[in-house]
Amino acid sequence: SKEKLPFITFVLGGPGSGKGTQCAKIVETFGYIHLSAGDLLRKEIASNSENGAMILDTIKEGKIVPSGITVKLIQKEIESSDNYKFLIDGFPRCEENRIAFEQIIGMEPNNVLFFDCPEDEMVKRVLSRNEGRVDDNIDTIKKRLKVFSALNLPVIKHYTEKGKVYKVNAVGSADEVFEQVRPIFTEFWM
Ligand code: UP5
Ligand code: MG
Repeated sequence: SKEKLPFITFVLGGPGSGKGTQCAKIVETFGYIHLSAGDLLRKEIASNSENGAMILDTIKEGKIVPSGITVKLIQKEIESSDNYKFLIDGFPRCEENRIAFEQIIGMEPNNVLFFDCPEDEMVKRVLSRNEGRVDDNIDTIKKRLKVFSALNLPVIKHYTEKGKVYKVNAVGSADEVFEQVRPIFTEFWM
């Protein structure tokens, strides 16, 4: 059984805002487990699971995979970990995701990190990534940006009203951005 309740930070921001890059730095500095919802879904596709084809189609369209699938993948990772500090990157993407998480996991996040980035900068970063992601093309990026504004910003608004959001300016080098992130995490552990 677990000795400590989970301490959960949701890491949000548009496509290419630097969530994954900053999570790697937080892991190095503060000893968290990094759970990227997108990476968990891409692993499902690669493992030929029963939902793989549907998940692939959804990601190609920049749409949101049904909450039950994503929450179960996250839950499995939390329950099988010895650590208790988690960064959940790129989730929840809509109010329905958020409500499903809070019901199934039975808790709200302790806090939320929001990487605020202009759209032109996000497009530039995603297009120059070159890792062969099926959604890193201009058509899908435009769809991802629309879904982000319409469905993810309301989640950020919800948690802002609860006083849980730490907003970070995502422009600048990865190291410069991390110098805004570091004091936030230092504060959590003081
Ligand atoms: N880079 C990073 N920081 C930089 C900086 N400060 N200056 C210059 N360059 C910087 O960074 C993107 C690129 O920019 C990289 O090349 C990096 O080196 C460079 P990254 O850290 O990867 O940004 P990130 O915000 O993680 O971008 P990502 O593309 O992963 O964000 P998305 O939110 O679009 O992708 P995700 O993998 O979370 O989701 C993909 C799809 O999966 C979704 O569109 C959706 O279809 C599906 N999905 C769900 O359905 N449900 C979920 O819960 C999660 C995903
Ligand atoms: Mg990412």
